[in-house]
Amino acid sequence: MKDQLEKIKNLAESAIQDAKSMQDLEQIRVKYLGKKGELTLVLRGMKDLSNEERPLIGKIANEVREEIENSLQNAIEVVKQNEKNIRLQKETIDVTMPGRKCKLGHKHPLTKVLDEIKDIFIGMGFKIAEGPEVETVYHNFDALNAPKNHPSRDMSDTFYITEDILLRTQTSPVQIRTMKKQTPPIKIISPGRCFRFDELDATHSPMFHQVEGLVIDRGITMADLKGTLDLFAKQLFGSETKTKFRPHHFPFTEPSAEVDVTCFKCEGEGCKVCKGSGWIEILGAGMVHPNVLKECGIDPEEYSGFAFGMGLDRVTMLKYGIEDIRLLFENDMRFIEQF
Ligand code: 2U9
Repeated sequence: MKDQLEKIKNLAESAIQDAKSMQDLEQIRVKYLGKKGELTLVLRGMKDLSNEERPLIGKIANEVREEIENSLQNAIEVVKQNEKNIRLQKETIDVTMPGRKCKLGHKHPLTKVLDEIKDIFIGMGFKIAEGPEVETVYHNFDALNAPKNHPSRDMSDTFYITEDILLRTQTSPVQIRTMKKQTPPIKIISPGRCFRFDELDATHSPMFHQVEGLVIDRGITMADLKGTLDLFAKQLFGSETKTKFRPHHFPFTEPSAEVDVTCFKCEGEGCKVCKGSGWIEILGAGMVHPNVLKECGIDPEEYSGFAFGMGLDRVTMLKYGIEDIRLLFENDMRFIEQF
């Protein structure tokens, strides 16, 4: 039996030496040390040994088991290290290779101009206010002093969702909401998407963008309105820009005005951009109507304010000489990357 054990040990050792993978080693472990393994079978035969022989053979058998286990453990370490080396070699990264180029996005021209406009007004102490694009008829028309028969309320001009709910036609409802929840002083601009039932052509789009502004405090006058918009125009179009206020009518402001700026292309000489007049209309504005203040819980005897509005798409098209509004909404990178 001692010879048998010696033989098992030698066979196992040489098998372990030849093993190349973890799988080989596992097979060897099962073959020699497993439940039905060769060493186990020999140990089972120990019951037939004499009382003198049993401890002696038992000791040798344990030594053989320990030796095989040790050899297996060492071989496992070696195979593991080899496999790791092979993997590391395979996964070697050449850090000197040029990387794959990641295509960067580009700011949309509307975003660029809006960022500029925001910066100018933030510089004058305005805050940015936002609100829902799906609005109530109350916030979009009623609270803005729009007469019940005003043409802009018509089904043919406005996208109605129900009789009382619509897609906002201007960002003014954001101002209404702000006035209702905040006590003056209020100094905000509200940029955002607006919707009108317009046929899409080079100058009209059923979805467009507005930036409106609102200032409410004690003692606000038309002089504040003129000073603010004049400074704004000079910062956006250049320090030589002049402004001109022409009387106009809006239901939500009284008095109201349309505001022109001297053409930034020809500086007032007359060219294609300003259609020969030297002036470009960019804004509507006025003193907030007392009815609008009252509707929002602000006392018109104590407070006054001014408001203005401009089309962001129009300003962007003028600034960059874009002749078709549809180009702004096609998301063609070849167009967007030009600005
Ligand atoms: C409140 C009170 C008054 C906002 C104003 C205009 C004049 C205006 C147009 C410019 C080009 C719309 O996009 S456009 O067609 N806007 O002329 N908007 S005053 O007046 C307000 C707003 C909110 C509570």
